[in-house]
Amino acid sequence: MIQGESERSYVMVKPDGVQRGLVGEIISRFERKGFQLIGLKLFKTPKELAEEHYGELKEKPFYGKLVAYIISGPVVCIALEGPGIVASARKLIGATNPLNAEPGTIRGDLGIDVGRNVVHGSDSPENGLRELGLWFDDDELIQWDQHMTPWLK
Ligand code: 3AN
Repeated sequence: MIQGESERSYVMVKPDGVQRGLVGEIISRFERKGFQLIGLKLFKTPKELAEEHYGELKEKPFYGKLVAYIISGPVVCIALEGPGIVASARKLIGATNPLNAEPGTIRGDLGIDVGRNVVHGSDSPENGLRELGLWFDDDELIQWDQHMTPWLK
């Protein structure tokens, strides 16, 4: 029996992660943990979408560079569902600066640069829903029950 209320999170392999061939590795960590995939696509980000996604950081000195980086190459958009997924995904991802991220986390194992930190994960359940709405159309999110669907008959 899985405990807790289900949440949704928007996780994204950023352009550096795609360029470095880390897509499978990153998706695999969430799959192995047990979270359910409900959406997945390779995507070239329009500038307006990157600006909206990072709207809260508009006043930061690195905002322009951040937007330029996110649109510099394809990203992989990942929609995940599961109980407590938002906080748990943040733990799997690790601290914003990969140099401070614990070994065993994605950023701790795979990055060294705060401006190229491989992966994004929503920071609250509210932002999870907001970001999924920005990056996915409704019909791109698949409702299915991983635990009830027999995969071998
Ligand atoms: P997180 O992605 O861990 O939630 P935020 O929301 O503070 O961290 O930052 C969003 C993104 O902005 C980060 N993933 C990173 O790409 C970029 N960023 C954050 N701090 C810096 C910084 N000092 N210099 C360059 N880029 C940064």
